[in-house]
Amino acid sequence: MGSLTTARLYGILDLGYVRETEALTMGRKMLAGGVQVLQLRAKGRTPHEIVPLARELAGICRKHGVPFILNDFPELVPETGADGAHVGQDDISVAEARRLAGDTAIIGKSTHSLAQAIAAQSESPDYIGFGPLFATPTKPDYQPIGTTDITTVHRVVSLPIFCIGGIKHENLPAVLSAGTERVVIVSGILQAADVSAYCRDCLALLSAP
Ligand code: TZP
Ligand code: MG
Repeated sequence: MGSLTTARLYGILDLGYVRETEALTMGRKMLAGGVQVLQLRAKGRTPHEIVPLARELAGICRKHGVPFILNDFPELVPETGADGAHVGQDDISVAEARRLAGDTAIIGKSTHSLAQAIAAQSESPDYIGFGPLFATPTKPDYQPIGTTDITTVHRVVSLPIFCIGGIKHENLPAVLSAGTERVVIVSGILQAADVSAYCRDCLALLSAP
């Protein structure tokens, strides 16, 4: 399996943007484009609805050597074959998520400020999300935090940090200049005319020396 510590492009398959019937096709396009972590985000769906899709995505991701993460639902990690789960600030703790998901599961945690990122470090997640940097319809109720704390968060938090929120191919150079090493992109990828090419183009920017 690819490693989180080298991953730079994390794609989220958010069923707010993709019809369930198109989800596998979309997942395949994202993987063909080279996403290095794939998350299924299925807000408002029941475990019953999520499990069959998650199992299929887990299988496809495994073939590509890409970690597959469930948003929420750490308890579904063992039965779906996912590699881990992602929890938010209002969800259960990282320790509890790991207990449910299994010892070897990858557990990620959302943070929405420098203070939350520092606090998250003491929970020892495998990575954190940091954002939203910019206003985004994918997470509409959150105050954007901008790019000013990116350098500091990388200095004081020694975990893989994935910046998230309103990041697109067109603003990626600016986000990288602000000190970002890794990003999560949702709508930019899912609404691209050519999803795989979009991922490849983002990766090219992320991998540039
Ligand atoms: N957490 C913080 S911002 C965000 C999440 C899940 C959504 C990011 O989506 P997009 O479409 O890339 O702005
Ligand atoms: Mg959550």
